[in-house]
Amino acid sequence: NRRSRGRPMKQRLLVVANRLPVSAVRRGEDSWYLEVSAGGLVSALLGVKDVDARWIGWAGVNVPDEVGQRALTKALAEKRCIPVFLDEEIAHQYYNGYCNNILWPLFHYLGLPQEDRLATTRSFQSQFDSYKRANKMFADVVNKHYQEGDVVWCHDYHLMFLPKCLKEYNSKMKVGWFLHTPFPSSEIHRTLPSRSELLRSVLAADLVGFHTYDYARHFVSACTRILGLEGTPEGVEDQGKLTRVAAFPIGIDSDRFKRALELPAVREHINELTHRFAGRKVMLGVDRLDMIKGIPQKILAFEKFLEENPSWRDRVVLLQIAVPTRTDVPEYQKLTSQVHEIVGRINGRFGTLTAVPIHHLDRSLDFHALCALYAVTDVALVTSLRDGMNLVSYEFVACQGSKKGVLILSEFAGAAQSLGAGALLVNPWNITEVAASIGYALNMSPDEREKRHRHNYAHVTTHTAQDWAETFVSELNDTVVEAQLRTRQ
Ligand code: ADQ
Repeated sequence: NRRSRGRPMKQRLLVVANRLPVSAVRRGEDSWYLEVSAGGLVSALLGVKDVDARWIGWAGVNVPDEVGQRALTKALAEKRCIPVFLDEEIAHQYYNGYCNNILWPLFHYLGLPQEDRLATTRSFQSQFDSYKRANKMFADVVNKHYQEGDVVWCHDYHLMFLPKCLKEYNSKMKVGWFLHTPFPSSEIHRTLPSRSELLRSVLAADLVGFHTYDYARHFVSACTRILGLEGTPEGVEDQGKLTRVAAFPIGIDSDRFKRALELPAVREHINELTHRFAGRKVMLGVDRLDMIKGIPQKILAFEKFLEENPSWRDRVVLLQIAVPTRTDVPEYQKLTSQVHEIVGRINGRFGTLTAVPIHHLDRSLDFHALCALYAVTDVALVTSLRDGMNLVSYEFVACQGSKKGVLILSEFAGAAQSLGAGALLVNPWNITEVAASIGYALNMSPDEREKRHRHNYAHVTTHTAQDWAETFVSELNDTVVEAQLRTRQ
């Protein structure tokens, strides 16, 4: 019964993701400080009509004692969040190990880690066991809070084992799974030792979603070639059971950016930045400091541009804002030093006593500062080596209402499929091509800029995060109804 006293009752949506959209800091034995992160997923789900969303996920902290767990659970309940508690060793093996050391690089075409490829099948296996155990712990919490009629939406590569665990608890549960990263070619996926088990677990879901049609196609190919199942235009079929597979390109909450640009504090910040960089064109990179984002390649391309175009050396500046992530992983530490070294060399080579060509910041910016930066940018440079979608490119476009800046975008980001007609698409590995695109973008006529921007702006403001979430949830409901009708026939 979806109606109560004449008012439509909202359908409950359980959103299950590795991390809750909240950071928790312990203040005392039974007291916690919580900070809600206003990320894209949160605002996307707040906008979904007739849905009452709750979050289930890991709070990102180790809480070994019961008093602490009870207090945190209570505090999180006020934010509509339900925690999953993972012990430190499992969390390490599952999150740092299997998720970030194995699945993340593999799904971005960086291959499996060398040591696992050589001999340590034991360590690979133990990481996979922890991954499954962690997924099972998520399933236990979902199952405990599940009520008939709820929709369960599992997110990302951290939780590929979850759909199977949930369906084992209750085959009637409506389960959707969405991948935020690319799904690689089946030839890449087949190198993974646990390739079949993971595919079968995901197939337990009713609906499986990806950012692009290509990722969906790769997934279906992996199921046909590795599992020998049948791919249909609808998805994948296994002994009469259809798992629907489709593309649901994510978007952003573009109104949130538009509103921010009207705020006096943001306007003031825009004026300061305009004054600070007067006489120079501003180029911008905003990324998590991750190998998939192609930051060294971007900076080397900028160096090549300066090398070949001396007249631009004191007329352009590159602002690269890179939030450090996974700082305890040696590869990421190496990447940070590599980026610092290249930036230092280029600034030494082309800088003057009063100006440097690259400003590199190793930190996160708050939302308003980010909006101001996007607004003053003439050329945004997104050079991901692979990227599920890349929301930075969308955010830049949303903040370019008056400036109509140019977006240089990697053809290996999912966003290339939606913003390709307005952006200058590049192969980030081809530094000569990226350098030439920088020159083209800086010299682009106002007419061409306007035309390209109009295309992208129309897309970003009409394909929002809210539409994405709403489409996925309604498609999941429809898929389940259709499956019920089919089994009755
Ligand atoms: P990410 O890899 O994190 O997301 P992206 O889509 O670009 O990549 O989103 C990054 C978010 O972090 C943006 O909202 C951006 O504003 C913010 N951000 C990045 N650097 C920042 C900085 N220095 N300061 C402040 N904010 C910063 C994963 C996938 C993507 C996919 C998304 C959503 O890897 O491909 O697009 O999920 O599905």
